[in-house]
Amino acid sequence: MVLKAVCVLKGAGDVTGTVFFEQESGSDPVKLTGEIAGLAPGEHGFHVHAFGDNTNGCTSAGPHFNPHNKPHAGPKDEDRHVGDLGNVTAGADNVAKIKITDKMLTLTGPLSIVGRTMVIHEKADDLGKGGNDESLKTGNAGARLACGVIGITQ
Ligand SMILES: [Cu+2]
Ligand SMILES: [Zn+2]
Repeated sequence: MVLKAVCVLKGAGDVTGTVFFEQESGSDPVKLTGEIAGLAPGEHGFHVHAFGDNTNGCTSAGPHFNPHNKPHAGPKDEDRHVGDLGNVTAGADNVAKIKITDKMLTLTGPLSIVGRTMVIHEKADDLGKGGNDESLKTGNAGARLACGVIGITQ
């Protein structure tokens, strides 16, 4: 049975987006598709954060989802936060088209991302290579422009 989820991102400003998740089974990679609009052209950090909490806006989503206690890194690195999806790139039309396949995410089991939060950031994620402490925590991706809780869909 194909597992599916969806996330609608909103924030204090003009950034909005919708991301669809699909996984053939619990051991398969997760495919993310969709788009985020209202972004400055260029790269923007894109992560799954730990909590599905929006009580104080995107801040309440907490840090990157990191159940294995690893340093922050890029999506292709073996040692990374589960939530580290790297960057998405907005074009001159201010839209970032999302097409990501990720082997570390799952939509089922105790480490499922369903019920957690996707965040799109102001700046590029340096993928842990920024040479300072913050790089190994957040990738220096800056403010949280928009976010949304990942939910079950049909
Ligand atoms: Cu983030
Ligand atoms: Zn991270």
